[in-house]
Amino acid sequence: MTEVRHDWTKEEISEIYHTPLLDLIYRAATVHRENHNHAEVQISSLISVKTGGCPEDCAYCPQAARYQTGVNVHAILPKEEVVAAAQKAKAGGASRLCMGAAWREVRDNRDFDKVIEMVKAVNELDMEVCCTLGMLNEHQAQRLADAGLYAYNHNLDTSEEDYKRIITTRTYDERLQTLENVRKAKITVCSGGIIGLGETVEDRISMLKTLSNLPKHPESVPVNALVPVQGTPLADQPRVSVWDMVRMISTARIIMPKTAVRLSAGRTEMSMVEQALCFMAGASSIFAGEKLLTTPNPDFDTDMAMFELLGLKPKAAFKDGRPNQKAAVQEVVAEI
Ligand code: SAM
Ligand code: DTB
Ligand code: SF4
Repeated sequence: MTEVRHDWTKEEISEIYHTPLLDLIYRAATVHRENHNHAEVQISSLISVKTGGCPEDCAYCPQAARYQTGVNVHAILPKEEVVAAAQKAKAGGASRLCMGAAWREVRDNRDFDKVIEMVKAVNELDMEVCCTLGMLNEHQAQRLADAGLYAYNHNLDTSEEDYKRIITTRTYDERLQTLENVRKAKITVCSGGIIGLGETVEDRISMLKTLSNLPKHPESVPVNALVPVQGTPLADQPRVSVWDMVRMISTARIIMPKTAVRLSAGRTEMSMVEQALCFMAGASSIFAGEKLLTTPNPDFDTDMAMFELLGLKPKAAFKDGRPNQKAAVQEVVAEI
């Protein structure tokens, strides 16, 4: 079995990233097959439970109040609407529902109480529940864990060095602190980034180093291609090359062998052949359903047709155990 390392250096990661492409894919595919059932892909569906009007200045984001993006701003959704979306996602093959809110951070108010109720309700459908709500303190993470939250998504987005170019309204350290708070509450961690922001290859490598040097690797690492949105400062960024996606996915797969590497935003711009290369390179999860948070995404039927063609199948919910159980199992394994 592959060794799980937390001491990757930038030099080592860079060497992997720059491996001749076919050798890189071959190595990543080998690591993938040693550590995962390569025929299974975990499917998450996204729902934006509170859209737009966000006080942050993330340069890529259509939901920041300061950019005129024409996004359909709305207050927190009723629980019934979220449950209906979860049922639809489950019927479409999704094992996980991820609820996003355009918040800088969670506040201890009525809206958070509503999210807690949503988490409980979706959990009762026997689906894994994920939230992405911005920064979180230990107590808030514990409340979400107690409600049955499976995963928390909080992306690093880019490297520590590049971060200030993309976001000025919060720090990299705050991002890392939230990830620590999520870990303490025994919720699984989903954290990755975006390529195509105008970052350098060194920035990508630096971000991968930060992720792979965390005390425990994130259970899920989303690799997003920027979806350029009119009105945001990054609206005119050129489209990310599929080769860069493949290099990012392969490198993440090799240095974090047990992690689910998520082929995330940007799939509407990718052909089936391009996506197949990403699965070959070790991508083991996707977001499905016609919308990401505010931008389009392939619908369930299109993805099922792709799965059929490629011989892939959706992964069942809770196949890796429930988070708290999982922690208990891992402790026993560590003792042996
Ligand atoms: N407000 C919360 C936060 O920022 O943590 C949660 C929602 S936020 C929209 C979740 C993630 O979506 C961001 O961290 C970013 O990685 C990704 N994202 C947002 N806009 C994007 C875009 N235009 N293209 C690709 N990824 C994007
Ligand atoms: C992640 O890494 N990508 C998803 C999810 N986590 C929350 C979000 C992508 C958002 C793309 C832009 C939009 O639809 O608003
Ligand atoms: Fe707000 Fe999150 Fe968008 Fe940043 S990424 S502007 S925090 S919704």
